[in-house]
Amino acid sequence: MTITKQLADFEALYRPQINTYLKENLPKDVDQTILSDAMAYSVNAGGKRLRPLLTLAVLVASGHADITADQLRAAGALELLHTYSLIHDDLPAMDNDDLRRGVATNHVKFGAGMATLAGDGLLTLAFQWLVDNQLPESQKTALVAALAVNAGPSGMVAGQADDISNEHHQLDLPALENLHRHKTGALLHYAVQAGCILAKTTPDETKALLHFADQFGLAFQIYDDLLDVTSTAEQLGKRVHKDAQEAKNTYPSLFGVDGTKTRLAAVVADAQAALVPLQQDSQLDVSLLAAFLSYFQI
Ligand code: GRG
Repeated sequence: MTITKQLADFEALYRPQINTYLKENLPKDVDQTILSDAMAYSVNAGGKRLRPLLTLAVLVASGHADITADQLRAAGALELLHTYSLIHDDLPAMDNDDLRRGVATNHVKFGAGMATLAGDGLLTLAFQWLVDNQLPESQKTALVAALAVNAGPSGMVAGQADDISNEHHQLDLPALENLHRHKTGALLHYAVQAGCILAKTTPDETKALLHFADQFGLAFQIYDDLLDVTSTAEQLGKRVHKDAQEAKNTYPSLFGVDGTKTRLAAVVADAQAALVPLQQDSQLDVSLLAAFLSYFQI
C-alpha cells in the first residue's frame, strides 16, 4: 500500500502519540491483573489507529495542530471501543478467529470468558475516558451521545446483528451497503464526528465532513473485502476460514473482483466530491482528509 507523503508524515507524528497515550493510561490498578493484561494485550497488539487518526486529522485540518492530552484521550477512547469490537468479533460464538494482526486472538490467549470481559471492560472504559477529562461539558455530552448512537444498537451492534442474521442469505447491494454502513461505517462516522465536536466545526462543515466519513467508511469495507480475496493469509495476519467466508455477504461474493473494484472507485470518487464544497467555502485544509483516500489504491 502506497500512501501519500502528507498522510505518511501525519501518521508518523500522531500515531506514536496515540500509542503512548493508550499504553500509559490503560488502568493497571483493576482488582484482577489478568483482566488488565487481557485488555492491554489487544489494545497494544499493533492496530493502525485509523479511527483516532481520523479524529485528529479533523482537528489538524481545522488548525489545531497541537493536540491536547484531553483531545488525545477522546480520540483514544474510540480505539478502546474499536478494540472491544474486534475482541468480541473474534470470539468462538461470532467469527471464531484464532489470529488477528498476526498474533493470537484475545480468547485464544486468555479464554473466551476473560476475552468477553476484556471487551466489556474496554467498551465501558471508552465512555469513562469521554467524561473523565477537562473538556467543556458540552463537548463531553456531545461525544458520549454520538458514540452511543454509532457504537450501540442503532449503529455498529445493529450491523453485526444484521451480519449474523444474514449468513447464508445473499443480500442485494442496498442491503449489503446498509449492513456495512452500520457494522464498519458507524465508527468511522463517529471518528470524524468526534473531530468536528472537538474542533467546533460549523454546521455546514460538519455536514460535508460526515458525508465524506460515510463514503470513506463504505470504501474501507469494500477495500477490506477485496484484500480478503486478493491477499494471502500471511499478508492479512489472519487465517482465512474459507467456510466462514463463503457464509458471509461480501462485495466480491456478490459482484466479483472487477465489479468490486468498480464500486470502490465510485465510492472513493464520492468521498472526494464530498470535500469539494469545503475547499471552496471554508478555512479547513481538506487536503489531509483527502489524503486518507490513498489507503484504497488498487
Ligand atoms: C462484536 C459488536 C461487535 C461488533 C463487531 C467491527 C466489527 C463489528 C467487526 C469486524 C469485522 C471486520 C474485520 C470488518 C472489516 C473491517 C474492519 C473493522 C477491519 C478492522 O479494522 P482495522 O483494519 O483494524 O482498522 P486494526 O487492526 O488496524 O485496528
